[in-house]
Amino acid sequence: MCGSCGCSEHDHLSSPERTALEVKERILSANDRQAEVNRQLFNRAGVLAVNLISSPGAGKTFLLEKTAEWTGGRLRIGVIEGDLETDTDAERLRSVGVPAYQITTGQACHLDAFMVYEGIQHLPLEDLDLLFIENVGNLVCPAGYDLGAHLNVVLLSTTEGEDKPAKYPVAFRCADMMLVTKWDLLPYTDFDFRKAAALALRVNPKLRILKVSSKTGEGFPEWVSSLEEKGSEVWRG
Ligand SMILES: Nc1nc2c(ncn2[C@@H]2O[C@H](COP(=O)(O)OP(=O)(O)OP(=O)(O)O)[C@@H](O)[C@H]2O)c(=O)[nH]1
Ligand SMILES: [Mg+2]
Repeated sequence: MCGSCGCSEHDHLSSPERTALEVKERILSANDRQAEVNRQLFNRAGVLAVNLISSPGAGKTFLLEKTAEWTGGRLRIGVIEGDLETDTDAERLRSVGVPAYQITTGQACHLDAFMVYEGIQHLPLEDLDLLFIENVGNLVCPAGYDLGAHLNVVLLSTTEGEDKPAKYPVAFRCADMMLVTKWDLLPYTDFDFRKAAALALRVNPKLRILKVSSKTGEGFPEWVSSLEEKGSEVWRG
């Protein structure tokens, strides 16, 4: 839990707590200004930026490895990775030929627009079509920070239960798309897709929902075409 994301907010604030809240509001508005700078950089470079949010282990990095495979030769992908510790995920991507920069956030449970700006400096933005930002595994705090991405994608895996959109609504409200990941594991779980979709759509009626398996490739044609569809708005300048 980090100090800046408001994890510890309460209804009845003491004076020091109120000061902390004011500081948080200032941080958020500075973040929004930086997010706008990032967005302009992405637009100028003609790069579609996609922010991935999920709970830990829902399959973000595997999705990126497979997306690189499915788009290989057609779309040039780069990745900014966010984790509290280790550069394991960036290393996984670099090992399959994807330029990746790891941000280790230490105590912070989300990426912010400043961290993404730092990541941009380490990637060949002008040579990319798609920039993925793999946020820190957390369904709560990352949703509060605009990073300047064109597309916010939330992942919900079949192994974590269909109730998550109701329990963590903000991540689903902020998203443009929900990927139901690990679809190949559905027969081994009690995951109720119809219920998950209904809960998610109640929170966000515009949410586009896709079922994907990075293991089998199911759903990847739809996932890749939705990236291309959104990308075409950015790529034509
Ligand atoms: N069967 C199956 N396993 C998957 C799938 N996607 C991910 N996994 C497995 O789930 C585990 C976590 O996957 P990651 O891609 O590392 O998850 P992540 O969201 O990047 O995790 P963090 O970065 O730690 O938050 C790994 O053991 C993956 O092999 C899938 O589609 N099917
Ligand atoms: Mg990961």
